Amino acid sequence: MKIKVLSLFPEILEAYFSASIMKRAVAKGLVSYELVDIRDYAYDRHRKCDDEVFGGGAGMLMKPEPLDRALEAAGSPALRTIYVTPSGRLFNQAMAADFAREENLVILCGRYEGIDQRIIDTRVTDEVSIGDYVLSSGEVAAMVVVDAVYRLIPGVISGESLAEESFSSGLLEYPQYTRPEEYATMHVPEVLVSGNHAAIARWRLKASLVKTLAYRPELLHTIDLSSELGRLLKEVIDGGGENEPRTADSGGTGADRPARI
Ligand code: 6GU
Repeated sequence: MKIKVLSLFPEILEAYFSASIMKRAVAKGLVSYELVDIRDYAYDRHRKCDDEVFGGGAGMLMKPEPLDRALEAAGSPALRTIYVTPSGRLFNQAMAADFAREENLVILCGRYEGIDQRIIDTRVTDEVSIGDYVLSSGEVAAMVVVDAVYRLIPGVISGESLAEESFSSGLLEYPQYTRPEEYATMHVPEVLVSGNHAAIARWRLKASLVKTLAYRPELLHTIDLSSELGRLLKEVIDGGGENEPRTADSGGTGADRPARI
């Protein structure tokens, strides 16, 4: 996949693309990237990219001409063009999977109060918000979108890791433990060291349900209560027996860790 990111501050993104798992994906040839400084497409010698809002109001807007020229050069809107903005559609794993199927992505980072609507109308294919809060920097949101997308490209991360993580199943991930088996008088749940793979799978699924019920109950609304998963959910709601993942208010799911001081 080739990713082009258009920004007034491309240096914010450079470190992200040249480190860690992204660095490896680029080295393997799975991802290539281009960081475009929108200012290089400004018309005047002051390289002005913003202006006041027609109709009044606080703040400055990004002007259409530099954006139009930069996006034209990047191949928009023939290529999928994502504008990251708090007034976009809420980003989620399904959107990430959809974007991951593209050969090319163009991502536009806004600054100031946003961009001229005519650019959205003619060059942008997807307006995406990463959550219900306001960031001062679209670059941070662009990194979030790129990170969620490129790791789904085959070969970047092992398929097994992808299959087990939160959201790929529609549930939050179950709690996990590593050595030592006893730490500061806390024990790893016995079933996880039992070697009984069926029992482990059942415990993990139930623990996922417990955690999802505590933190994100709205994710459970689509579960068919007459299915096997629905039956397990009912067991979780009615309270589990011994060796079962504990409910959020009785400890052990990570959903109830002590408040930080
Ligand atoms: Cl995509 N951009 C900015 N600036 N703030 C946001 C956002 C995006 N998504 C949520 N808040």
